[in-house]
Amino acid sequence: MLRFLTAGESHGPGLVALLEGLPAGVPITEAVIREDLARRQAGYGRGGRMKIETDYAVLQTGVRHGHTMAGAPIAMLIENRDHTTGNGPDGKPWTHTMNNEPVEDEVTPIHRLRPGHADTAGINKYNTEDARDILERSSARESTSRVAAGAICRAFLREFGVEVHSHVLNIGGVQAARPEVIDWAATELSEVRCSDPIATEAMKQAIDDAREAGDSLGGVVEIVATGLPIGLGTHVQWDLKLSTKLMASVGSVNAVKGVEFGEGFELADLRGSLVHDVIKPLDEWEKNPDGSWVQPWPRRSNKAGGLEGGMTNGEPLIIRAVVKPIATIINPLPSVDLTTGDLEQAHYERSDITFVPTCGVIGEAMVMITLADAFLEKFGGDHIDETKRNYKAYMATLGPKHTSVKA
Ligand code: EPS
Repeated sequence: MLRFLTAGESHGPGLVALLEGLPAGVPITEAVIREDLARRQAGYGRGGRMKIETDYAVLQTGVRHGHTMAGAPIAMLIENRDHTTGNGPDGKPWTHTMNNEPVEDEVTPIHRLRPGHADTAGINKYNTEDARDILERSSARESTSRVAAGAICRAFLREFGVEVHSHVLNIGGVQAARPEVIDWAATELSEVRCSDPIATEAMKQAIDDAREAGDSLGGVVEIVATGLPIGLGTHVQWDLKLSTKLMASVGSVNAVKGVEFGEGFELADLRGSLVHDVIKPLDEWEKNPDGSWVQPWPRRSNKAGGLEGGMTNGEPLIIRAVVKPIATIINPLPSVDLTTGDLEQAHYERSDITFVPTCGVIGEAMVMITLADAFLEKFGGDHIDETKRNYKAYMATLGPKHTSVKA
């Protein structure tokens, strides 16, 4: 079982990611993790904070000479540069505002609750009079740790030919065309991580307009995983289904309000005969040069998004997430003071206009962590070579049950 935890506050000294359960021998370097961390920081519509940070995960434990070590948990530390270089409320340094020792000079508490943020439930639940106690941890800054752990899982999944990408389909109502085949390299070059160049420009304009209006924007991201074997996950128990786990992990990303697989909510309007993905007969299956199947049981379509009965079916996994607009708005909504209950404007602190492009990268990380766990559940292994042997042996069993027609 893969276990994963994060720790850290947005303006504290740093963020922590802890990942345990990968087999030994997975190739990993800080430079590889940095690639995903840089992707997370990019995106048109991000605020001033991203100019301050250059997120870099220092591997503290669990990796030796470029490979995961036998059984050792992997701990990573990512510095918050803003903590030591920037100033918080009242112009005081963050080292003061976020000091873990008692401070003599009082820090002005945040009393004006932001609708849409964790502030209101949090101050009640945790009995605090300073919403900073809530917002520091609920900040999307935490997603940095997720992406660092996800990058390690990407390295593991690549050993099995699994690739995970994401792209933006909608920002603020600007809808991108979704081509059948997505040019992932071109998508990475789009400032909003969108594969449609016309929509990219319209999305940037929408972001500029929202900034001008002092507002924020949400949207839709899609995450696609290819190269997955048939049979990850299980149908036997509600909490063990891969669909359950993916919904939970993608749904846990800050600001996500909905998750769908494949054609998702659009399937509601169609008859079954138009929905289910017809299986190709054996004479249409393709073989690799070594005689193995490229993909056993291939389909004519992929409306299910690669999942049936809580298991992968061998088609690409397609997951979409709806991201609500950021709750911190330049022109704040009316709100209420947490001490008096009086009408006030919500608190505003430097923020992004949108972080939809970033959400795709975070979603990838959550999908990769979940898929790596599903791989280990299915194939086990204490060293990557053992996991690979088990994987290969399983793949050789797939195909029509009459052995004479197996690859
Ligand atoms: C965030 C507010 C902004 C964002 C932050 C999420 O931070 P700050 O308050 O320091 O300007 O930039 O996201 C990140 C720091 C990040 O690394 O993604 C919020 O309120 O959730």
